[in-house]
Amino acid sequence: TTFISCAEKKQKRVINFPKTDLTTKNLIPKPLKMVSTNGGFALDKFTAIYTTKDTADFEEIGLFLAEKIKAKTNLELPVNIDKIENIESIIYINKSKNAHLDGLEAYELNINQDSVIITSNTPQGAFRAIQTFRQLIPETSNDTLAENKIWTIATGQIIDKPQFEYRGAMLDVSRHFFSVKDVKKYIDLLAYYKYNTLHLHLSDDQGWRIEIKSWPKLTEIGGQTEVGGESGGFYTQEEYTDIVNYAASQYIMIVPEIDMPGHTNAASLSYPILNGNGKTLKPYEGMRVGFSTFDTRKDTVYTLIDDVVREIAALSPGPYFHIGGDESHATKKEDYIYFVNKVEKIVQKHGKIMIGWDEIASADVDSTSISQFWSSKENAQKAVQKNMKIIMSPAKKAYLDMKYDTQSKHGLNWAGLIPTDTAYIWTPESYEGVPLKNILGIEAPLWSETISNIEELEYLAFPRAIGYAELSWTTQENRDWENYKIRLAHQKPFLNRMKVNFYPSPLIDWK
Ligand code: TNX
Repeated sequence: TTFISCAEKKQKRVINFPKTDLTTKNLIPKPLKMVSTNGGFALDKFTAIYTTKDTADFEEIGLFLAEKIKAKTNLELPVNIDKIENIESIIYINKSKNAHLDGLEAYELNINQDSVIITSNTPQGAFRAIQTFRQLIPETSNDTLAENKIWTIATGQIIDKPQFEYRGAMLDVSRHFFSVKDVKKYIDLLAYYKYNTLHLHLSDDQGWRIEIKSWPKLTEIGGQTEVGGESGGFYTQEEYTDIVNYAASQYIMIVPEIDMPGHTNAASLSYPILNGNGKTLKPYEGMRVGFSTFDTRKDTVYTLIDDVVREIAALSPGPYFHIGGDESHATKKEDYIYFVNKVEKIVQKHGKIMIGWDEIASADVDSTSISQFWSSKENAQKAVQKNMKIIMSPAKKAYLDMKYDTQSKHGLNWAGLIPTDTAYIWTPESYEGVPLKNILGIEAPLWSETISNIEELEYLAFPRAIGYAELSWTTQENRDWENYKIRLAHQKPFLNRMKVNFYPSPLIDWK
């Protein structure tokens, strides 16, 4: 009998991998530390995923990974199964304090010959680790004709965490409206590059895009227009919640923005009592800025804002509410300051931290409020003096709506042309004299005056948004354009698989 059971025992697979080098893989953003052990892990139909089971979120992450592996390789890996007879190797997503790091999004990835161990103390960290792992799976299996296809993954260790806690993209859904489906696709792409924030610019002169139950005309009237005379649109509260939840499932928070006291033509058109510029209101479908304002001395304005912030805050689990505050050229300076001071208190009353474009630093804002730098060095200095945290979005470097070059099919050029290298080669850690300690992170805004569908969105966002992901995650000493350029070139198969209409920058030798 001993004989038989010995013979029955499955032969351990022996796979001879060519020498690998984990440190040369085309990961974006580049991790903090990588060590290569030169072996191979076989991802194949004998691989199973296991996760810590005491918290549901880790199992969810395991299922997410299985879904993405299926999409890329067609392998259907089981998650947390009991039967292990056919299993030769495992991917284990383990909730545990990792030995080398801490921080909300830190993780460790240990790739051995027959196991991949992902360690993080948080689901955020585990989710970011999964993105690294996805990027390590080769596009093709070793032998496409073999019955057992194997995707070889280089062995070694990755120890990683982000430089900045705020790594954002902004989408202007006001100048042109974008559907829930389009926003979800953008979220999928951002998540792959470890973004953790999507800021939605939900109102502007050309349209109000989120249902407010207590002030229904905001969308009934204000939601019907957009740049170029198209029909506009808006998110119902259910649709907005759908976006929030979808983003949350990829550990991305939504930052809602209602832009005021300027950029408010659509709101004032809906409720003319709000208007403060003394002019006759009409729908606006052009591209100018700076002509509209709320009447900052009217009580009704603050009643409306209180309702708007209350309703949106209740739907937004993230800590922030963005009040805009930019380019209020039709608002008197003292009125602007009075307005921002009052609105800050409303935002705080509803339990949120206020964010505003860099102009808000000219009001008496608290150090807990956040300034988003877009153009004014002087405003940035004011924010620093007030001890505020700053989100870096300098238009000259980080505006996704600037043209790449004079040939660009879409985009504006008021802040200059931003080719793919210019977008990457700058130092957010020391930009315009803002000290590193004040920097919360980076955000790449995509204004939508010149784009009206997902293909056009993708054209302006990619590949530049991939570079901002690296600028906000990877420390300065680990960044280098010549090296990044090669890793970027290898993103093409992913972008193609995701059907992303990226701009094939001639600076990149696309693979
Ligand atoms: C400036 S940046 C704006 C937006 C425009 C954008 C176009 C900022 C805070 N305001 O209203 O859409 O330029 O690039």
